[in-house]
Amino acid sequence: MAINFMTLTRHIYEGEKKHPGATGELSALLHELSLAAKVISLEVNKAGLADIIGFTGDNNVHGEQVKKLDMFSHDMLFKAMDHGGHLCAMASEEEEDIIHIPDHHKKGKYVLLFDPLDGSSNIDANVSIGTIFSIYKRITPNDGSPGTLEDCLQPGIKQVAAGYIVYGSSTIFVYTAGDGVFGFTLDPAFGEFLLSHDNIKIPEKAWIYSINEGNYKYWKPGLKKYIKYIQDADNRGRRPYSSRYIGSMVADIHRNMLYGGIFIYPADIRSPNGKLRLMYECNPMAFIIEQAGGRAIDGSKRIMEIQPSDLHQRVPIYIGSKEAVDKVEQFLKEDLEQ
Ligand code: P6P
Repeated sequence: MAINFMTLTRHIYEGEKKHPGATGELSALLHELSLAAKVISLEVNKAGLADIIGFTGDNNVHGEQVKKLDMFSHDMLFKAMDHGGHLCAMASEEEEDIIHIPDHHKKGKYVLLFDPLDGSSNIDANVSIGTIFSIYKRITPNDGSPGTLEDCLQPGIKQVAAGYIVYGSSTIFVYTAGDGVFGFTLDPAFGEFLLSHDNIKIPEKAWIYSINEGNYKYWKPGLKKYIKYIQDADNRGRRPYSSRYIGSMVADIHRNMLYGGIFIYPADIRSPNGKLRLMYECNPMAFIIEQAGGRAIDGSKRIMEIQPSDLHQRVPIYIGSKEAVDKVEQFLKEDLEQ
């Protein structure tokens, strides 16, 4: 049910008024992102159409087969964002290097990093998937010059805004600009995102854990002990956690943020840095979860304090309800001390 019929556009611009020095550029950026989200949502919800579902036959920079919707979403975001004059550079999971703003377009003071369609292996199964974005202010001079890799490789604590769009039973646009987390549900009848989740706070206690248990034998001992601990109700005087794993980070974390839970993609003996990407998956989700009162660590330190070294670097991630992240951190620490 829409709350006070507050649209995303109005919420963004009202948020801008809280920042006297705001120029409106960030507001315009977020609004342009919401337009791209509507177009991607339209295509994602046409699932089953032969002309858009399936593989392009190409591989992306990570050697992963690229689904047409991946590239459509990537192209849609680029086309929506390249001419607004607010960005000096972009970066995408689908491109090896940073993406320059075309010469004939004005360069602005922000950079945008995004995963255009996360969870794409689920597309053909009609499982929820999502777009994730992260926005920083450039650190090189804001003189109209092209942005650089340095502008894109900033620690997550420097993000000015972050968000995701989850394409599921409905399309929800969730964002933070540092003053809380807000969710907007797309009303397809008239194409507006309406405020449906006002100032989201993640329950401090978790009831759900999300991890790919198929990798159990590769996990470190501390993680194995933690998972056994949360599966044993006697340890905590209440029912064991429920296991919920969609295999789509955005959908898993969105559900856990609303219900209380922890999402884990750990380092293991096969993947020493885990699987998920720091710059356009873990950092934006960490910003959102921290703004909602939760925590996000790589096993020992805050995700958002990691100094990036590569646009596509992977990090382990333990993210969700504070109580749960505190507890897994303790098990991992004890493991290291043995
Ligand atoms: P696994 C989807 O491909 C993704 O990048 C995330 O959205 C998801 O959480 C993870 O990978 C699932 O990975 O190895 O469990 O299939």
